[in-house]
Amino acid sequence: MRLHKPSSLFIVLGLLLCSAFAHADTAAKQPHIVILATGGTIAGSGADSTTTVGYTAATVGVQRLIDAVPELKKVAQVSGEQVMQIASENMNNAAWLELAKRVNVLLKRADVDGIVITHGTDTLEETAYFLDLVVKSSKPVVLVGAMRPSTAISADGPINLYNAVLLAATPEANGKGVLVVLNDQINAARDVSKTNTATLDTFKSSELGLLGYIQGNRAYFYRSSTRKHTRDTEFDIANLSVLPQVDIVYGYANMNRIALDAFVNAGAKGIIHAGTGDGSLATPLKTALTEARKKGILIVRASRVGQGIVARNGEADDDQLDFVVADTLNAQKARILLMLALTRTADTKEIQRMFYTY
Ligand code: DAS
Repeated sequence: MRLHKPSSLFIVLGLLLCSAFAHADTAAKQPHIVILATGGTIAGSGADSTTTVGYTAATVGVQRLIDAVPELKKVAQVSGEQVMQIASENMNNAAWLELAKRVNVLLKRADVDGIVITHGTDTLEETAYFLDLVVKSSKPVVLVGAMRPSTAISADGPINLYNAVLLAATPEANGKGVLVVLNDQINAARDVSKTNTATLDTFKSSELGLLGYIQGNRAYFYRSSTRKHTRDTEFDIANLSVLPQVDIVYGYANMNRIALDAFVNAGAKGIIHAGTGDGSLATPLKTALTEARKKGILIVRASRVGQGIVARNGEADDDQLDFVVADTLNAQKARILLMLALTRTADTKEIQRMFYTY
């Protein structure tokens, strides 16, 4: 029986099939990371390549963000969802609840190994901390943004997105809480803040420090948070459609009670006082906050300073006034924790425990 020399067509088909199986096998082995897009500069576009401020945020869709970084395929099998398309100064409680519920549904799926959330930088630290307190999983959740629009020279979005997906696909990122990646640095949701209006290295955890770096296609961790988060949280938003109104009053020289009274009259259930120094209370504010507390409004003493502990019974007699102190949380993050605390209790001793726990 003469064996026919296989035609070149069969050889090519055979090679293609082998390559397809190899690719399928690789894809099957790679973690599946879902990218949830919310808008921001990372999805922004500017008039020309030198426009790094004064551009339009939230214009580029999630698939275009993914297609702009073909290298993502080297580290993960990626799928995308456009959850919203907003500049993050417009982020709000309803959007947080929608996003958090979607995250928890996706992370329950066995075929989802992690989530990356593309987000504007203005409120990125707040969304990250909110998720840190309500995500019910140990799988990685990584928030990422950019300080330059996708159209700018040396745009930072593509490398930040690549680093975020790489981190979400890294087993060591499991159980670390919600993470924030920009500028090759890994920060914890609880401690990170935007510290510069425009520079690429704006996200810092200052005195409490970053968790690690992304370098040479690898994530390196050197620390982890000592506070509870994600899988250990006591907060549950699954059945919540609204969050209690909590507002922030900023302290400064020549302070008055006008803003506080307006928030109280508008029905606030909690007030964060971002005081001078160690959460100091100017006399008019101490009077007004005491009156508000007597109406059942929860009062948290925070600081405008940005670093350090607001100590209980330091600048005010918190025991006597029945106030809570924010520990090292800045005012915008204290607001988030107080909102969630008020979904469970109005007891100040219990709420103070939560501020020392998360
Ligand atoms: N407006 C800013 C925001 O969406 C742009 C950005 O820095 O992402 O947060």
